[in-house]
Amino acid sequence: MNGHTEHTSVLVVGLGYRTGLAAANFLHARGSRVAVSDVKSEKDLAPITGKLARGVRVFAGNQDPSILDEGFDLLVLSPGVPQTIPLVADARRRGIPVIAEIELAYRYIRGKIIAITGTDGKSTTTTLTGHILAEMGEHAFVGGNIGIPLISLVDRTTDESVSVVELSSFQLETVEEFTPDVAAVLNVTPDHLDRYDGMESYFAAKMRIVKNQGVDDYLVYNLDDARVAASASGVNARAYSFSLSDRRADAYCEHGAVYLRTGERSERVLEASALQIMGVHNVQNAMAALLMVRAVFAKSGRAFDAARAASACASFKGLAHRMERLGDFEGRLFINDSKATTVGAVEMALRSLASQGVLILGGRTKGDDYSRLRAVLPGRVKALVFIGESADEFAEIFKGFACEKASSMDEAVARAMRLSAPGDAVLLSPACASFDWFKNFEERGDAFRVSFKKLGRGEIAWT
Ligand code: UMA
Repeated sequence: MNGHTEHTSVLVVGLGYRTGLAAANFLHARGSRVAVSDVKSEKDLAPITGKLARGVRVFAGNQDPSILDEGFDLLVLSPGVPQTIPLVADARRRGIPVIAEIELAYRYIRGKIIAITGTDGKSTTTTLTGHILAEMGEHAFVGGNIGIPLISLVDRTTDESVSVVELSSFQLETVEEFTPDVAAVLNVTPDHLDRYDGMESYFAAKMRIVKNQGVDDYLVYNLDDARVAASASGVNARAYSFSLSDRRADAYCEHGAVYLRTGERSERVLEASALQIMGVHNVQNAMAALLMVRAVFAKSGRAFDAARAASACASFKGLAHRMERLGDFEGRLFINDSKATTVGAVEMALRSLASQGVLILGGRTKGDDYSRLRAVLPGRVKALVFIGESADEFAEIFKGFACEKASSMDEAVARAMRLSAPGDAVLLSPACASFDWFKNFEERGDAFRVSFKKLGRGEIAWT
C-alpha cells in the first residue's frame, strides 16, 4: 500500500451498480469495518446489496449527516455522488478524509497507470490503448469510467502490468495523490453543466489528472483543442501533442496518413484508411493511443516498435454503441451511437458520416447548448426524430428542420425509415443521457439494435 495506513471504519457513499459495491467488498476483504450509504430505498438497492460481503452495513433511503455519529475514519465516494451533499460537507467539517474510489484504488494498485480523460472518445481511446498494449504482448488492464471500477482490478495488477483507466470529471474531482505515469486529455467541450457551475469548473476537474505528475511522467494532449493546448504548456510532465493538421505535433495527420515525430524525424506509421473505426475523431483517438503507448514504453526505459503498435491499432474493431454499424435495411445503413451523450459527440458523429441521413436525437438533457447542432445539420441530416423527455424542448430548438416525435424506439425507427431513402444513414446519436427511458446508454443502444432486427423480420410496419 502506497504509504497509507489501513482504515478501520469506512463509509462508502453511493452504492451504484458497480463502484460502491466493489469498493465496499474490497475494503471488507482487507479487514476494515465497512458501511454503505445510498439515497435509494432498501428495496431499490436490493439487487446490489445482495452482492455485498456479509457484515457490510447499509444505510438506505436517506443520507442524513447523523450517519457519521457511528464513527468513521474515511469516506469513499462513488463518482455519481456530488461533493456538495450535506453528508460529505459534514464529514469534512469533522475532519474525516473524503476520497474518490479512484484514489482508494491508487493506494493499492501496482504497475504503470495510463489515465485518459476528455469529453468525447474516452472509452474508445481507453479500449484501443489497452488493445494495442495487449497485441504488443503487455499485461494490460482496462477500467474506470468505462464500466469496470478500478478498485475491482487492483488485486490482479502486478509490477509489470499497465492499467489503462478512463476517468470522468466526476472521478477526478476528489483525486488527491493519484498520479498516472501517462495522462491524456483528448478534448474538452461543454458537458455535465448540470453538476458544474460553468465550463471553467468542469475543465478544472478534468485537468486534475495532471496535478501530481512530475517531470518523469507524460501528458498526451490535443493540440487542436485551444483550451487543452493552453493548459498543457504549464504542466510538469513531458508533453506529447497530437494534431490533425499541425506538423509540429508529436503525432499528426497529413494526406490521410499518421506520422509520429521523434525530434526532427517524422515516421509515417499508419494510413488513416486502415483504421476500422469510423470518422476523423477516431484518427485523433488513434494518434493519442499511439503516443500513450510510446510514452509508457519510454517511462519503462524500453524500445517502442511503432510499426507493431500501428498494426495493432489498425486491427481494433471499435466498441458497441459508438458509431457501431448495425447493418443495412432497404438501403439504409443503421448506425448505433448511443454513447453520444453530448453535443460534441453528435457533431463528430455527423462529420464522420459518409452519406446524409436521419438523426434520432433526445433523452434526458444535461444543460448543453443543443442549438449548436443546428449549424452541423444542413447537408448531413434530412430529418430529425426525437425520442425521450426532451422531445418538446427539441421541437422548439430545431424549428425549421424536418422533425417528428416518437414515443418508443420502434416508432423512432419506423419514422426514420419513412423519412429516409436508399443510400441514407439512420443514426442514433442522442446528445443526451438515457435515464428517462432506459437504465443506461447500453440499454438504449440495445433497444435500437432490437428495433433494427424487428424491421428486418417485418415486425415493424413502416411503409
Ligand atoms: N447517490 C447517493 N447520493 C447522492 C447521489 C447519488 O447516494 O447524492 C447514489 C445513487 O443512488 C447511486 C450511487 O450513488 O446508487 C451512484 O452510483 P454511481 O453512478 O457513482 O456508480 P456506478 O453505477 O458504479 O457507476 C459509476 C459511473 N457513474 C457515474 O459517473 C454517474 C459510471 O459511469 C462508471 O462506468 C462506473 O462507476 C464504473 O466506474 C457512467 C457515466 O454516466 C457510465 N459516467 C459519466 C459519463 O461518462 O459522462 C461521468
